[in-house]
Amino acid sequence: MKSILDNRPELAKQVGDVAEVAGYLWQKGWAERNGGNITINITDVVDDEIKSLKPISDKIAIGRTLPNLKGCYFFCKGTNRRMRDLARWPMDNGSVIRILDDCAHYEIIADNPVKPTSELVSHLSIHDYLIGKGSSYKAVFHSHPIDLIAMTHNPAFLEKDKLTFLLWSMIPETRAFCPRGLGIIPYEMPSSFALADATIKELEEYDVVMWEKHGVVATGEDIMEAFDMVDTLSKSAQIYLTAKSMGFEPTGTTLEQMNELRDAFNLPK
Ligand code: 2HA
Ligand code: ZN
Repeated sequence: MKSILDNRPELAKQVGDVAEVAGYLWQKGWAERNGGNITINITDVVDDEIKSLKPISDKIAIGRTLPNLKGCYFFCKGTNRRMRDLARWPMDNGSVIRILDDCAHYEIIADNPVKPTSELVSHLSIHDYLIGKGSSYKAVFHSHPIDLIAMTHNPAFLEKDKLTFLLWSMIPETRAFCPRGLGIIPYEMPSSFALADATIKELEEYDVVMWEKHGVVATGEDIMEAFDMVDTLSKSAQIYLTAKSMGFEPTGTTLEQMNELRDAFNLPK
């Protein structure tokens, strides 16, 4: 069957990376049923032939106007589709969409009329925000990591930067590779505008944010980088809970040791 990926190695690589990460999310137990979603901004690798492709859907309302998305193209996981299926058959469980010139509607252009994720308004609002601030980040994903979600059920961990410092202190890698830490958003209805807006606010300070009692959202240059940050944070959460289940409170590295690392690696904060 013909695919938009045919003879387009750059686009095929990006969709292949999404499929690879979708497989990791499933294997890690972070993507039950249709849980989680991924969108990537592929505008940079879209050629004139793609730009002239006829839509294969009606025009669909985004729900809000996002002026920075004019002329943008995204690959999106489909709503109600399984992450484990996206891993094996990305073009049957996701689609390429084009944002229309009114910046309030989109249409699906390839390969199949798979309607994008239920969290599309959050994802597109994040992409709009990233473009607006001149960021080179192209990937956004949302997932349900068990350990990190469990931690948000403890009110003590919802305090600003409490989890960031705790997770940083579990292993130096987390301080080094998730240098902006973890933002926390109080519970909001999934798929809501309120959730989208709260997420954007936190992204001013963080690359990764937790939706209380729901999941994580991460942004990055590409999908691998975004995944690696959440994987690293989850590793820290695992170390914390392993120590706790052995019956003791882990001591963690000191603030001085974390700051030493920050200076040695030239990290922000
Ligand atoms: O896509 O995870 O938050 C399913 C979800 C919604
Ligand atoms: Zn979710």
